[in-house]
Amino acid sequence: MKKQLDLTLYLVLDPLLCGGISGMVNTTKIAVKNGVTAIQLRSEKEMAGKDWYQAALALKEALSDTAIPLFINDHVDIALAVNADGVHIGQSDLPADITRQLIGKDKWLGFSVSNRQQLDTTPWQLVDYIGIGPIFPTTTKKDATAALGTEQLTKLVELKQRPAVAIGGIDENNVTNVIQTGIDGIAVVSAICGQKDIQQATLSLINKIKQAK
Ligand code: TZP
Ligand code: MG
Repeated sequence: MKKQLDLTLYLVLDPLLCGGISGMVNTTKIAVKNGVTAIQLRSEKEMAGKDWYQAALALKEALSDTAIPLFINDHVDIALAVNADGVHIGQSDLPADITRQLIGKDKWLGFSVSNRQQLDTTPWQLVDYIGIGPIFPTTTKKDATAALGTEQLTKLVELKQRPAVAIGGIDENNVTNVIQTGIDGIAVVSAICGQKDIQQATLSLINKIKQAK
């Protein structure tokens, strides 16, 4: 059964920031109990296929008796290998039509957009949601383009044809402004991954999202 797509609070796990596989599994379990609605495995650093596979398998297992979908960043083969719920691709990855052919209709497909031109050329009929960012400066993604800010984000939100999640430098101090643009949800790495108190970090974000909606 296809898990529901809810972008309200989307946690992107990076093994380096999240303490490897055990740190990611631990973070996932706490975050999911406290309101995270989607999980993605992403690695900023090159990672061997076998490490991708082991990490993805561990997260799939951690989410097995929950309603929370697991997305794999870039790697269609890993998503298929562990039967993840979806794949997230960017502008330089495997094209969306090929990705869709490989994953079929039963997996979600997310697509990254960083500016107006990319939004205008988004293959809407192929993708289930878009990620828009970076909204603010971030050190998590080394090749991130210039921060959009919330004014630009508001314009892109008006033009989108699928649900969208905002990403990049979002934390408990700016989440309210981001949600007020009308976006469906936010995606974070460092605002949860590597935080001393994962439960408190998650609750703080989810409460602010609920208040702002
Ligand atoms: N795409 C755009 S910004 C970003 C990604 C994957 C990194 C977001 O990380 P953080 O720590 O939430 O700023
Ligand atoms: Mg990518």
